[in-house]
Amino acid sequence: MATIDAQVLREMIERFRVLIIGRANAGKTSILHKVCNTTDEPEIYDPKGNKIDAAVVKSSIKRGNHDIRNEMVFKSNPSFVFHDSCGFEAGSEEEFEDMKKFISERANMTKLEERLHVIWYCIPMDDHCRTFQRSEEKFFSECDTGHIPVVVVFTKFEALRPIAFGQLKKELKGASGEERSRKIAERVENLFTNTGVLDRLCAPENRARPKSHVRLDNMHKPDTNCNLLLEHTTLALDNEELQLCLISTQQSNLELCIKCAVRKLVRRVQQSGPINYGGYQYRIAKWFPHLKVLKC
Ligand SMILES: Nc1nc2c(ncn2[C@@H]2O[C@H](COP(=O)(O)OP(=O)(O)OP(=O)(O)O)[C@@H](O)[C@H]2O)c(=O)[nH]1
Ligand SMILES: [Mg+2]
Repeated sequence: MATIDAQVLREMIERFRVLIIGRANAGKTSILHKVCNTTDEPEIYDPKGNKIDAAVVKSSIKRGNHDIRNEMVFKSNPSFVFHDSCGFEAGSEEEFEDMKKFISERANMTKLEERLHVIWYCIPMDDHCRTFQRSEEKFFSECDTGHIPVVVVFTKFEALRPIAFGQLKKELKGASGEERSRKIAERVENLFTNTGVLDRLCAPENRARPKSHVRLDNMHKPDTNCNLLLEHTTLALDNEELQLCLISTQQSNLELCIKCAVRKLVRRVQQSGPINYGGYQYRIAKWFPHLKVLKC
C-alpha cells in the first residue's frame, strides 16, 4: 500500500502567497480581512522575515514610501501571506517598474512556497465610468505575470444597483417585487457590460490577462463573505499542491471542498478512465482538510 498522505501533501506548501493590487480605496484591505476572518491589523515582516512596527510602515506609506516586498500576515489565519500594492495608481513610474520586477522575481523563485501564487487585481465599481484607468491599462498591457494567475475582483459591485434603480424609476412603478428585482438585475448587467471592462482586460494584445473574475458586494459589512473569490482562485490554480494548500486554509468552506473534489474527480475519470473504489475515496477525501487520508 502506497502511503501518500494528503496531510503530507498539504504540509509541503505551508503558506499561500497573494499579491493584491488596486487603486487607493478599492477595497483591498477589506477583502484581506474577510479572507482571514478578522478586523485586526496585520503583522508586517520585511523580506528577511524581521517584524516591522506597523506604525512605522503606515507613516512611511503616508510619505509615499511603500515596499511591496513586505509581507502582511494576519494572526487569525497565518496560512496566508499578502503583499499589498497600496493604491498603486498614485505610485511613480519607478514604483510600477518595481512592482513588475517583484512579480517577475516571485514568478521565477525555485521554491514553490516562495513564489507568488495568485494576483488579485481589484477594480472598484463605485466609479463605474472609470473602471479601466491608466493603472489598469499599464498593468494589463505591460506586466508579464508568467504562470501566476490573475483573478480580477470587481469590488463594491453593489454600487451599480442604485444607479440601475435611478435609471429605471419610471418603469418600476406598479411592477411586482419579483419584476422589479429582475429588471434591476438586468440593468446592472447592462451597466457592467457597457463599461467594456472585460473586453479591455482580455484584449489579445495584453501581456497579462485575467484567468478569472469575480464580483464582490459589501465586503466592509459583517454578514458577507468572499467564498466566491476563494473558489475562483482555487480553480484558477494549475497546481494541485497549491489548490490543496488554499483549501486547507478554508476548513469550514465545505462547499468549496465539495466542488473541488467533484470537479477533479470528473476530470480525472474523463481523462484516464475509471479508477478503483479506493482511488475514488482517496481522490474525494483529500479535498477535505480535516480528514487524514491514506492512499490505497
Ligand atoms: N460600499 C462598499 N464599500 C466598501 C466595500 N469594501 C470596502 N469598502 C469601503 O471602502 C473603503 C476603502 O476600503 P479599504 O478596504 O480600506 O480599501 P483599500 O483598497 O485597502 O484602500 P488603501 O489601503 O487606501 O489603498 C472603506 O471605507 C471600506 O469600508 C464594498 O464592498 N462595498
Ligand atoms: Mg488598504
